[in-house]
Amino acid sequence: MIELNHCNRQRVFPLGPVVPIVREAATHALFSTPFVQNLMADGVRISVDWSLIGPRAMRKLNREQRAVDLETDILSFPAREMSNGNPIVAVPLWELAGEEGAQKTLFLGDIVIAPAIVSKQAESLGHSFEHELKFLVIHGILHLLGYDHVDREDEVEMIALQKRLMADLLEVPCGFVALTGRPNVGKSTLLNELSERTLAITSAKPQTTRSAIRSVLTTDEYQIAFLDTPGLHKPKNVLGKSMMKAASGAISQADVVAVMIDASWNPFVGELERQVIEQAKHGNKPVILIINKVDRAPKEDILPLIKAYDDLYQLNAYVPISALDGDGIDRLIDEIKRLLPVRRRIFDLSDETDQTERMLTAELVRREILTQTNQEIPYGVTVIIERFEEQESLNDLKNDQERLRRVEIDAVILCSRSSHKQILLGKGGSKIKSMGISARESIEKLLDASVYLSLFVKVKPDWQNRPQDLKEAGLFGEE
Ligand SMILES: Nc1nc2c(ncn2[C@@H]2O[C@H](COP(=O)(O)OP(=O)(O)OP(=O)(O)O)[C@@H](O)[C@H]2O)c(=O)[nH]1
Ligand SMILES: [Mg+2]
Repeated sequence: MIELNHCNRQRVFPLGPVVPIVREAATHALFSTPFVQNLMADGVRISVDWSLIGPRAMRKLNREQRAVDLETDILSFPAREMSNGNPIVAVPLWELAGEEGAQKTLFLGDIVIAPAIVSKQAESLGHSFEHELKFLVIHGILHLLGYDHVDREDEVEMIALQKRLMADLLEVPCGFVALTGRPNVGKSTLLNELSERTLAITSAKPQTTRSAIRSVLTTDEYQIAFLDTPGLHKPKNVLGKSMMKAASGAISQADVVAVMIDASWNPFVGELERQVIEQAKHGNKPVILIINKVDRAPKEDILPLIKAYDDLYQLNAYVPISALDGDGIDRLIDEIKRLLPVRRRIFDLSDETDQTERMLTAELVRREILTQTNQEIPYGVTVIIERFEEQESLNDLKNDQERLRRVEIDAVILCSRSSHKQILLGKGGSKIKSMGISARESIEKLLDASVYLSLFVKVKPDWQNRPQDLKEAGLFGEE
């Protein structure tokens, strides 16, 4: 339990509205440190006193306690010697014990706030009193926990933590955006452009993406979780059905649905696009039409396309882009921001994707198969990583030690026919060798490691229709 005791020693600002703001910011900042979390898990109560005072009293306090004869917004008086969230000396158990039978309590210190100064500051910075107060309370609590900004390194750590804690408490446009559309329109190219890295493999062949892939963009202003999805098509096997289920699931999960079409198409709303738009409208979700590949279509062809959709559905936004060149992306983000709900961030700053290194590795191998084989081969193939073992060694460059990461990977390429196996192996094993070399190069870049990659081709007739095989390949939609 966190106990916050307050005392009001000024009359200008009513205490009532201040209490919940201080409580929320202080609790959040306190609870962010493992030290406090562990004590609370052990049943220890964490206690902080806070008070409100007027500007003149604050100046006096600042002069007396810190020899600074100036008004200030907040002052912290730590009760313990702490450094970056941890006590410098372990807290002795006897110190926590209260009266017989009372809950153990750890008092961390006092914070003193001058609301009149907080208000003046908020106005000059152009944000609300609540925003400024939350920010200062987080700052004050971090001081009680031993964070400081005296030396540069500590300052960087404190500011980063303070920023993250503040971001957790702010409401911004935030939510899921499903990227849907037929195969090959450029959904994954857009996802990669937005993420500034390859999270989804792309190729000139349709049905490249087989499951939903998440990429979260977090900035001070917004948080958008993009969901790339498999291209819309009429499924012919269980794999296809599972792909369409992933697309439909992403649309259900989305706050905004983006339907992507190709700028070179005829001005006509296709059946698959209608289905998606109707699913979205049925769920009251805003829809954006993204007209991609404008780099290779005449400008005058774009308006009739937009008109075809607008006549039928009056969508929420129409955004021509080139995912390949990055054109139109800023406008796309602006439209998404406008349409997303405003709420607290859903994902941590570090939570950028649901794709693991292992999954990305399998996809990079599959990309080589898509690039280096033709016709039906890529569609009859999946890649399963059977072994992914990491080793770290130290390379002693004349005492300038460098850490080397090495990853050993065994991947199985599952194909449905023995004739496909022959093509995948190539004459004298030449094809598999060439695919292995290219895949290893891209995996090394991805993992920033030296990679040993072994590829093994296995025939398993009709794996695309076997739920167990699909599950092993990570392709059976989450139930
Ligand atoms: N000229 C041009 N080509 C693009 C653009 N965006 C994507 N492409 C190309 O279109 C092809 C398909 O791109 P992908 O991103 O794999 O398409 P997708 O919609 O994810 O396809 P599926 O995963 O099969 O549903 C690739 O060859 C891309 O390079 C673009 O803006 N301009
Ligand atoms: Mg794709």
